[in-house]
Amino acid sequence: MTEPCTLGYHKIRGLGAPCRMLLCFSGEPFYNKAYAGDLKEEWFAKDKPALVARNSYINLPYVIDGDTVVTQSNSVLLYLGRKLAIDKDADFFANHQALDQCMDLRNDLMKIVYPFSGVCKDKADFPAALERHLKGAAGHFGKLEQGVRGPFLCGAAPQSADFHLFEMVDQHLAMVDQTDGVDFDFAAFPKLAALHAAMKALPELATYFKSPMYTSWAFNNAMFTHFLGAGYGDGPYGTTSNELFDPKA
Ligand SMILES: N[C@@H](CCC(=O)N[C@@H](CS)C(=O)NCC(=O)O)C(=O)O
Repeated sequence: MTEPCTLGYHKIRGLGAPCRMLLCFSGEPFYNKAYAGDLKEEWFAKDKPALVARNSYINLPYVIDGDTVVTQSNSVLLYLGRKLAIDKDADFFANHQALDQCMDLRNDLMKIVYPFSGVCKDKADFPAALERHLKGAAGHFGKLEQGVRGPFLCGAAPQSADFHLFEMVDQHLAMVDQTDGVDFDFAAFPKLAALHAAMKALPELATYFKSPMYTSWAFNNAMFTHFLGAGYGDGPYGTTSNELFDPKA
């Protein structure tokens, strides 16, 4: 990319985290536009109306790359994967199916981390809801486990779906670890565990794993969620920021 692109999303991990990780992996500096407590003014009143003229689907996350605006998280990952030569044409469908499977898993997860679906209305119900969710999640993880060629989904190097998969595994590991009385046997998924470890060991991602994007941003929208992630602490949410992030710095 000649000019740094802009990745826009909430100042949380959510659907933005895999996109930010992929950009970091590429080594390309990018503007990390992160909407926060002033979402109403900065996103809904300002940026969204401006971007809808360039892409009628506009949503969070989005990527702006010169004249191109892409939204829908899996499309953002596919766009960046192709543009930054991370994805391989020969693996397009294997990678795409894994992306879709991760989204199915994530959609199930959203039913328990937010109250909106009625599946888990109260924070106090979260441990029991997580326990129930993990039974279904094991089905998703089982399919993904079989899809991993190793160490990454499509072999020796990560492609766009690996970032989505990493985030899902990482979030589930953290939720189980940080929720009293809930246990889950990740040993049943050795390839997913190896993929998770391989991703954490990538030198290209060292700055990402040290950054607040990973260490302290909430996993889900802090205003509504039953699960924030322990790193969030007292909540460094603040106002919208737009920092140029250099993964090599
Ligand atoms: N299917 C979309 C879902 C996008 C979505 O629901 N975005 C939420 C945050 S996770 C949002 O706040 N969108 C802003 C808006 O509705 O304008 C995707 O995968 O990107």
